[in-house]
Amino acid sequence: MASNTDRKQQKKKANENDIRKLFQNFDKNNDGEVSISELVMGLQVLGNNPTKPEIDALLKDMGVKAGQKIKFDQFKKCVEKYYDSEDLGPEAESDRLDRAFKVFDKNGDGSIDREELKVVLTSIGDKMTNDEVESMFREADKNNNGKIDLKEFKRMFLKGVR
Ligand SMILES: [Ca+2]
Ligand SMILES: [Ca+2]
Ligand SMILES: [Ca+2]
Repeated sequence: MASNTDRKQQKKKANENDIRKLFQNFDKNNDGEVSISELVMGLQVLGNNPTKPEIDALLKDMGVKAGQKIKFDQFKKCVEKYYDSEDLGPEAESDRLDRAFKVFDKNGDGSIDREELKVVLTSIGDKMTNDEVESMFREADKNNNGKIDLKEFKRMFLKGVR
């Protein structure tokens, strides 16, 4: 019985710790659940740019009904399906954040301003309100200069890691 399990483990399944960190990174408001807009943003940070039908399919896959949020168990099952442990390591994550930064930085000037953050966060899923975008922006803009630079961006998304 044990040998069967061992063989499966060698496929380097994402481990529970990494998944939990990822979940915490997705869960921006720390309420213990991932909302649709948190999911969309998290996926964008992972380097994906999901369309509405893709999001709907993903939610269905996770067994999340309309209007519900994603619980850790549902999230975990889904992550295990699509990612292995290498995809979730810190190095891969840093790479992904570099790429995601470019998605947010529409005009390519090396920083994300309010408008750019708003465009991404209000473009898909259950759209974030201006207030939500604003509070996220303020939280991320540590030195308060009206822009989120790459360092601030990474700090925002790696909060659960370090
Ligand atoms: Ca949440
Ligand atoms: Ca910019
Ligand atoms: Ca700043």
